[in-house]
Amino acid sequence: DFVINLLKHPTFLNYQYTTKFIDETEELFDFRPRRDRATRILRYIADITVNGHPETAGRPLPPAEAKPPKPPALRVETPPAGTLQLLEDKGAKAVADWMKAQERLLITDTTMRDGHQSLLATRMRSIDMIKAAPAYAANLPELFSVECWGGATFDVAYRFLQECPWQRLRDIRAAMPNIMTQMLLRASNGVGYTNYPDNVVQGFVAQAADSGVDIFRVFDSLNWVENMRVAMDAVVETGKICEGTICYTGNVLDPDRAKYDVKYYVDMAKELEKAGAHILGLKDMAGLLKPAAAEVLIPALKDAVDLPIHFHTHDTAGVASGTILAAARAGVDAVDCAMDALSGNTSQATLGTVVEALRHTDRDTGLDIAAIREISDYWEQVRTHYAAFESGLQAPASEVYLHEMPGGQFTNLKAQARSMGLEERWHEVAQTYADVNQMFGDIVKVTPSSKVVGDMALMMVSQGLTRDDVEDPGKEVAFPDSVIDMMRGNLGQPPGGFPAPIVAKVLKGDKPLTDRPGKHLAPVDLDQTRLDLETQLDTPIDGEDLMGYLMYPKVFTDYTMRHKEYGPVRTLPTKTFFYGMEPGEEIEAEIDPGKTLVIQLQAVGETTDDGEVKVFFELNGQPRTIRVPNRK
Ligand code: BTN
Ligand code: 3PY
Ligand code: ZN
Repeated sequence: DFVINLLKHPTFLNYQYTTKFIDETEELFDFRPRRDRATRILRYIADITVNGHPETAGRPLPPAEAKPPKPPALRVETPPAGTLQLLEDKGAKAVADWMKAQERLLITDTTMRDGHQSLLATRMRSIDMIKAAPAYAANLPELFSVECWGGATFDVAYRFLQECPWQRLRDIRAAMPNIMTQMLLRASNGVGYTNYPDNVVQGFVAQAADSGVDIFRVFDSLNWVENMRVAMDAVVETGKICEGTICYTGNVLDPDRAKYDVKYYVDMAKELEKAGAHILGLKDMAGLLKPAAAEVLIPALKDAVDLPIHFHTHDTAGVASGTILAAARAGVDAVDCAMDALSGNTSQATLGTVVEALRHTDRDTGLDIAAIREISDYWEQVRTHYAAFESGLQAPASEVYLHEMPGGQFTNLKAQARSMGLEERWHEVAQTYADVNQMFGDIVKVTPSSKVVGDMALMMVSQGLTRDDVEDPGKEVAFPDSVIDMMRGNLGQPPGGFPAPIVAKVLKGDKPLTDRPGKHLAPVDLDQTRLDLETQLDTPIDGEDLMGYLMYPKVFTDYTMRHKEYGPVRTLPTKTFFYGMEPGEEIEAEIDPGKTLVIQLQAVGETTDDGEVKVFFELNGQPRTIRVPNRK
């Protein structure tokens, strides 16, 4: 190893060494990194080739002819200035003023976050996004923003994709230097499912701003503004854009759902404006806002606050673009769409369709439809590689008005129901989800409160319990932990609190919290935690890693251990990552800018008596043999 390090060292190759070179060049003695990264990647490919990837086992395969996706040609060499330059030159308030002064309807592209979160179980890999980013920058510089971070993507990147979500963010930012990036932040729940100490929320926001987030869409899963302030203040402090967000539920036109009437939303909008929001987000996570309701709600919000309004919805019922057009007529400033190939159903409305529908109207978006089609074609190719994660949902459905499940939860819950053998009883699950909502006092259902309602509904259906059974004080019920946690007040308070009888039954008489959960959580000693983690994992931990660990301790440490074993597998093509390679196949992996491995799989040997398989590769033209256990 020493000889290889020496012979390949640039200083040595350039004949610039002196006799002291060996003594002065410590890295020559560092045998692991360079040699090992390639070996580790080969070990990963060998393992997946022999044993398959646990996540795709038994799932539909991509079409045999699926090729590596090719991003569109760039129309200009240097990306023109975009919204990011406005933010950097003039600041967050100037962006908000500019939005209001616009006649165009501004568009956020959600493909890289909510689009695949809602259609492909959040499984899209960074490499497929990073390759698209230059085309966004060059060909669609008039986009308002690109939502590409936060929500479930953070956890899934570490947990299932074996990659660092922070690096994704930095890479997208670098490849798209003119359009604002946007993230979804669950306020005090960060990008997790539970309240974090205030200093963790603050540290996370500061790090995200530093690593490349420009717009923070901040929401609370019970619409409790009190529990949003720590996150909102932290965003404002960074100089980035704070989109204080209302989650929409119910139906403002329905007199029987008076809890969530226009006044409720107007009051919340005013609170968010006072709390320092630059933009008012209206987040219709389930796709419940109907066109006629938008015509009432949007003008009411515009009247109530002086903020631009950014509307987000889902196409679960098939009416999202209709609602967006109604909202546009009613004066909304910006809306979310997904690129055509990753739109529709539980995802966002179809971007190209909205652009075309508004062409030659006073809300013309000004976006280039040919550029949109080209980028969508790219996403169409990308999508074929994720066949294993398609939900199989065939059509939009008005049933969403019954259950009110968020688009990001719908297919997940369905898969969970399937794994519990409840697939045939899906409509019962949907009805029970609605019953649980009523039993909990008709609450906002969005991560994490939506998960609590889902856990309860699945438990009831699998155990054959009705709402009456659960509410019967005489009947013993084993509640899911998430339900107990929420009734304790650990996710905060819904308007009017949770119904007292259900709280009493779940907590068996214990007193719940009624103030902010973060008030009861001691600050984390960040420096000490970092030092301890460095010792535990025997690896340097930077600010990004620390925040990953604080959000998801076990997920992060597991990721780090696997990273040591398999190296930078995020650089592999998606097909290789999920399915390994075929004999004779050749791929490339750029493990560092400009450092590309050319990998050819020659052959897979027989399984030996000790249960190992030899896998024969050529790496940059040199033969390499890797042994992996046959675990099949
Ligand atoms: C996961 O789904 O657990 C993360 C992906 C990495 C798992 C690696 S892939 C090669 C090896 N085989 C397995 O079954 N697990 C590891
Ligand atoms: C998330 O929090 O991940 C969501 O998408 C909520 O809608
Ligand atoms: Zn959404």
